[in-house]
Amino acid sequence: MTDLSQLPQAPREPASRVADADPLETREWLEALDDIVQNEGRERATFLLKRLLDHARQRRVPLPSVVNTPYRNTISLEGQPQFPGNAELEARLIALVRWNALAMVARANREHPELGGHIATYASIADLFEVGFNHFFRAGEGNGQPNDHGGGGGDLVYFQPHAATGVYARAFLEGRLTEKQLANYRQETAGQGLPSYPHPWLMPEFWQFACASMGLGPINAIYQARFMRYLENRDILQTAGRKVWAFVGDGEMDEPEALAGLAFAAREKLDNLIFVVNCNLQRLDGPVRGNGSVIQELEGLFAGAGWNVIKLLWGSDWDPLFARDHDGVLLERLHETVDGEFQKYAATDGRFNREHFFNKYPELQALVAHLSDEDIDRLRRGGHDPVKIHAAYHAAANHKGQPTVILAQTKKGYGMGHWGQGKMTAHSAKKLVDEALIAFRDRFSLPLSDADVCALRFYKPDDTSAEIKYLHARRKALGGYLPARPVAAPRLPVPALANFSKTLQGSGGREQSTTMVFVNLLSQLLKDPGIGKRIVPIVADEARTFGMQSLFRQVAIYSAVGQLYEPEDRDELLYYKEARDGQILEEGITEAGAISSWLAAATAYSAHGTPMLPFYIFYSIFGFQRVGDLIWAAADMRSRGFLLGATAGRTTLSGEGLQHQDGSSHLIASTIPTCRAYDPCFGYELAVILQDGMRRMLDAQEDVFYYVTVMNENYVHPALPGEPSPPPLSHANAQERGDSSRDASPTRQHVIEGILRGMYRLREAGGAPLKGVLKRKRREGKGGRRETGVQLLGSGTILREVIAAAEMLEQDWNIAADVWSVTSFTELRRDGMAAERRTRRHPEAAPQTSYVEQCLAETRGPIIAASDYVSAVADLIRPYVPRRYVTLGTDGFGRSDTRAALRDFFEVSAMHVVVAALSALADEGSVSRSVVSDAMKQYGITPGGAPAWER
Ligand SMILES: Cc1ncc(C[n+]2csc(CCOP(=O)(O)OP(=O)(O)O)c2C)c(N)n1
Repeated sequence: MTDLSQLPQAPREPASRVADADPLETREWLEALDDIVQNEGRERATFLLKRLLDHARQRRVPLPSVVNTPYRNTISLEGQPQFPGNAELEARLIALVRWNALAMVARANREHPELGGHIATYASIADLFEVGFNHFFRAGEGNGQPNDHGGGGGDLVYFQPHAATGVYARAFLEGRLTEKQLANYRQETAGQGLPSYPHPWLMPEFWQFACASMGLGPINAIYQARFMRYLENRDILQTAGRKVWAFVGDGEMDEPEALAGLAFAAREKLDNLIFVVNCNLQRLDGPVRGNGSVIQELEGLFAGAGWNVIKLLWGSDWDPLFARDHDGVLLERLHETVDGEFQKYAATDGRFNREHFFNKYPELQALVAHLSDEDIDRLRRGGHDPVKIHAAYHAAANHKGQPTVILAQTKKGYGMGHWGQGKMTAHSAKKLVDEALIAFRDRFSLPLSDADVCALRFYKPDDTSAEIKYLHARRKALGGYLPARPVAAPRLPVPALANFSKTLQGSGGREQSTTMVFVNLLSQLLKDPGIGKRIVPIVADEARTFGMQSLFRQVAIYSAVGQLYEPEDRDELLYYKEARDGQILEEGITEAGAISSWLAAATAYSAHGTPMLPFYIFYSIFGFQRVGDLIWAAADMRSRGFLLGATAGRTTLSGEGLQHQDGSSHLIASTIPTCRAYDPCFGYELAVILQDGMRRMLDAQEDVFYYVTVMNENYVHPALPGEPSPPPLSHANAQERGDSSRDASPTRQHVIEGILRGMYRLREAGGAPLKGVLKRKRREGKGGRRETGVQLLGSGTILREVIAAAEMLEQDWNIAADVWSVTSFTELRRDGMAAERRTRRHPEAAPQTSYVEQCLAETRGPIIAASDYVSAVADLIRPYVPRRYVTLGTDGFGRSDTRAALRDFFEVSAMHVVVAALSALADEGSVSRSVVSDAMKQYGITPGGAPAWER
């Protein structure tokens, strides 16, 4: 057995036993302070201490850290409010929830050991959840139930994901989940099952937030709380009185995202936010801080960031011990005990605890002399005592001006006896032997027979029982049941496509980037009477990069305190304006924070019953690659909104080099089922995509979100084919009203459909060149066979290389080339997969053809595709391309150079498209191989050299 006295000292507060050179003098100082507190009050004492500290600093006296407090409860016994609940009934209810949660996991794993699950996490957090359910978590309109609490809407609770079992078990007692659902825990595919973790995609009417990926819950909760303030300050929704509760693991607090928003939350004075850190001192493999103290460390971090910290460490039965701890020996012993030891004490019995913890000092031994070993065994940690939990929650809920964190000390696997409690392997325990189950039954006085226990029967008392009546009464008093997620939100009127006619008519010979087109569209949308107010522009310190500074003045940057300074550029027309009702969320350099804001806005339709339309624009490389997991979580949570990957593509952000050049975001985007990803080249394509996206998300209420890449390359944008030229002045009013009678042209409709489905023919072979689209000198034709043809596919800015390639093929080599604008390889693939599956599953019916095949079947020649992304993006549609298919992409590391040089380097420039087309034609014998060599010579392309992905 470990000799605990040999273990290293914990880095807690210096022990009170540090040698005191002059105890009499010390006592005088302390008594003087007591006098002040008693006669002049605490505020005066604080003032004096502050002056004393300032003075000491001036005299260069080394000061102790002030962010840590002693290892005991922050709330004193005197400061503790009366517990308002029926302690006995609540204890019975908690025991039932504990049992059903445990039985769910154990039952699933008895039948199918591969299913997995967790018992120990919920066992540690059960009391923390239950006190919330019985006394604090308010439900309301935002959670699908009417609310009579005045604040409007309910609280938002981020449950610790691995404790989801307890939330299911409670919902079972509430009659909101059936026994069959519990029995199908982690067995979802046949229906009526329950997902492993909180998941709005899989349980859309139940779970509000997906947070199984550690660290995302805490950061999301912070930005959610701030978003509620934003809604309030912009006069969109009353959120006063509502709280955001985030239940977080102590191990989880090591995730960078969990810590990322702490200072921000304090700066924003989010007193609507409460973190409860379940400090069971263990994570999956072992202790969180075996050789130290996670609670003291977290206290320092949170307090340093500006939070109100409440330590909830010891249960009520410790109060008399602390009261008699006059010489501080108990506190000293707690301070010198490291978390690894506390874990050991959790895993052992009262006798062991007495021997190794209390008997270390004679004074301490005497302090517990009146307690039996069983009494010592029953000494509870703060997070297991509803009275103390209630006191902490009460203080947190009423605290003003700061967010609060409650550091609740618990035991992992609480109540699982020596089969689980405090065990190193507790996290993964999912089966218990009968003896352990019976011990659990006895420990929590469950009204179950041995046979019921061994059969892992779920238990729900009769609806007329005192417990169930109490449970419903408590929830009724708090406004309804939680968690609950409303599935429908009010529809918003989306402007018709005709409203964007200015964009649809092209740039009129002016060179523009798609980013500029986007900013113009956004600026227009912000003025829209129907949805303008609902738009949430979000940036992470790149607004100027994207030419959005005009919006600073137009709609202002949100700031809870307005603008406390005169901005340096106040004399300028477009000055840096901050306002309490500002619309732009300027998040600074935190992509994780910005996407969390986006997520809060993108789910406001369900969390608040208030649809919002966020547009988060960012360097595309810092999207899916940097915060991909948060985007995945946003999809889980049925987000609706736009992500704009700007300066997108590997070659458009030429000079910035490797770590800014994105060649993969579209590939990652294609893996997210609800993400509609588009890579448009022309302004009209962008307008069509945005308008249809708004229609689908705000009007049709589809749970999809959009990823649209926009570039910083300037070029001329043609008009939407079939779009009439600008109407005479007298028609302008009709246009502004969104009159869609002008949408009738069949070509126009055909192109719009193609843009949305993923591709359309932009130019037929031999067709007129797209004037001004690419400035390239015409060459003399070499004379070839015009009946030979190819199909060229291009997306994003590389479409312009493809257009140029088509012209070169025709003029230089006499090869006919059709040009297809591919706006979305992802959408094309989805359509292809669906067609293939339909055919497979309906063997008797006529085979379905994919849209790609429909487009290309009647054409001739090999098919060449090029994009500014890795070739795997264009390869997404390979199974549906009916003939020889060659894909060109920007595989490899990026680097700094001019766009033209980069496109040659990655072999996606017009010349490389021409050579690829000729080579494919040579393969099928349509041209001779010497033509390919001639072309290479003509364009200066050498055969040697390593490919870009090896350089
Ligand atoms: C990002 C991420 N990494 C790893 C995991 C796997 N995981 C699930 S629970 C867990 C341990 C959690 O420990 P802690 O946060 O202390 O919670 P406890 O279960 O101890 O209450 C780990 C590593 C995960 N879910 N998410």
